[in-house]
Amino acid sequence: MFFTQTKKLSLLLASITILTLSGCNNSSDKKAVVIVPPPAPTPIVYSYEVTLVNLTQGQPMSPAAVILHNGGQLWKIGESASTSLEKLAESGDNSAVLADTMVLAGQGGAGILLPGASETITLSISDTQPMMLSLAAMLVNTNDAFTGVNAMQLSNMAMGDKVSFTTSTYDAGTEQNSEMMATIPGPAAGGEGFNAERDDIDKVSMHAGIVSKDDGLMQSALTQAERFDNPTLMVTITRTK
Ligand SMILES: [Ca+2]
Ligand SMILES: [Ca+2]
Repeated sequence: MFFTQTKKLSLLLASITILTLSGCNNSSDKKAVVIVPPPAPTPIVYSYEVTLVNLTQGQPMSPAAVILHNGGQLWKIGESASTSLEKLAESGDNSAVLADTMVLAGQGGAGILLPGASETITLSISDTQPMMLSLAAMLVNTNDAFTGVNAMQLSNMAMGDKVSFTTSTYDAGTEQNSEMMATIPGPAAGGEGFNAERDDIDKVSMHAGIVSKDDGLMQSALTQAERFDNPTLMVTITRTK
């Protein structure tokens, strides 16, 4: 009987000892803290239909460059145009803009967009977040006028949303607005396109409009039909995915 009680007491003491040891907070018992990063966002497909309508009376537009990007801007008012934009605004060549390093997805227009004509361009991208949309097209019966959209945020557009607006016209500031036949590539003149020389103010600005020979600029290859005092392009963007 005594032996049994002693044995029970020994077992009880041993248990307390083990419990005490397991409750110790010495350094050898610390466990490494593992930080589990949050799961990476899963990319989804975003798709946008961009419909362009040329609102002008006599300004065909060059094939637009339409791009999706996360940073950067195609132009900044008051700052020098990039060479890519200079090429687009002087010659209508959209290839350099589409190849810009900030472009995550890009699509060019199918061809010249005539006055009154419309075109729908579709852009898709698989990404973890909606991004920005920019586009640019030259008014080809000018020296270096272009219209477009600059870094429009798409994050507020839910699936099926549609937004429509008109755009202003800008002067790339990279070619003097002489309106001379030799300097305008469009059908009204058939002159030179891109020239690396910058004989204008070398700053992007709102375009002051053309003068034309109808308003007394006798060297001008342009008439009142090529004026663009109003918005030049209607843009409708629809998120389809
Ligand atoms: Ca100019
Ligand atoms: Ca130039």
